[in-house]
Amino acid sequence: MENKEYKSGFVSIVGRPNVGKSTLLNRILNEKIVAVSDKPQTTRNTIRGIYSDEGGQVVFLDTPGIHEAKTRLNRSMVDAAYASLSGIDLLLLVVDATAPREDQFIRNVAAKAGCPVFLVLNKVDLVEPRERLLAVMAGLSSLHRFAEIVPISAHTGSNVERLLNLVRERLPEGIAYFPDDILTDQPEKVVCAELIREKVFRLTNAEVPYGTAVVVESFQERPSGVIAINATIMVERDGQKGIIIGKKGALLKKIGEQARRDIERLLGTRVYLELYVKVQERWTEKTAILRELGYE
Ligand SMILES: Nc1nc2c(ncn2[C@@H]2O[C@H](COP(=O)(O)OP(=O)(O)OP(=O)(O)O)[C@@H](O)[C@H]2O)c(=O)[nH]1
Ligand SMILES: [Mg+2]
Repeated sequence: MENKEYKSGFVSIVGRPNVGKSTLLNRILNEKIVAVSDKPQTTRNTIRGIYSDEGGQVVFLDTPGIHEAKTRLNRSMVDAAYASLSGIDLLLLVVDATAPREDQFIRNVAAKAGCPVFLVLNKVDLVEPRERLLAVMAGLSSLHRFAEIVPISAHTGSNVERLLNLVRERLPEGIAYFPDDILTDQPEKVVCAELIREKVFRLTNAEVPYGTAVVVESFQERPSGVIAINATIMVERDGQKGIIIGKKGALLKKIGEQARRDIERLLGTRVYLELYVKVQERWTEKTAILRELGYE
């Protein structure tokens, strides 16, 4: 019997904010491990998502969207995205197919990668008619010698399996870098904090999500099997604290309920989640706090 070679490697997912990088990672892993929202700059640090099967292992790096950074936190985010371009086997440069006019950006990022680049045109479910998509693909194809140009919808899952197959074909023969039964190398505590932060991003507006971070303070399995989690939502100002708590605690309750549901699905067990809100002035500019949060 022929033994097919085991392939493995590191694949970065890079692009502008809000193009659907994290949605793509969750879709590939078939599980929500990273935060997704309709607001730009949802992802704050590079998170590894690990896809394993008998044929090999792909270690995906979901990165923050590259943008004009102003605060210290945002600079760290963009630095993290650029840092993810080295030491990888393949780059997935993700572009929003509904707004693909960023020639210089695409050229620059593709040129910085020392590896083959796939141009991934996401959100094709929003592009009609098909001729328009073909025209967009043709327009972008001259920007770099892309190894592949792959139109997908991370949202519906359309063509994502084909993308995954193309990725795996490109990887070298190698070893498993991680155990084959884990989806990420992030501790469960950190994944849970991200799922809570995602709810803050989804349920608040204006500057509030950007001044928010979440820390899981304790994570304990009780004899009954229930996991008890205490987490603190950190904000920069009193006003933001009031907004997050909401009228008679209504918004904090909603954040907690939605986060608990996601965490229960991920952990496959019942969860008891308690949330606190704490003001920590100007934390987005403080190195020590950024380090503690894993953002620097
Ligand atoms: N219609 C449609 N929406 C999508 C698709 N992929 C992602 N989205 C939406 O686009 C928004 C941004 O998705 P994210 O996955 O958070 O984008 P991101 O690139 O990770 O963003 P940052 O982390 O901020 O850089 C969300 O509202 C998603 O639901 C898609 O294929 N089609
Ligand atoms: Mg993201």
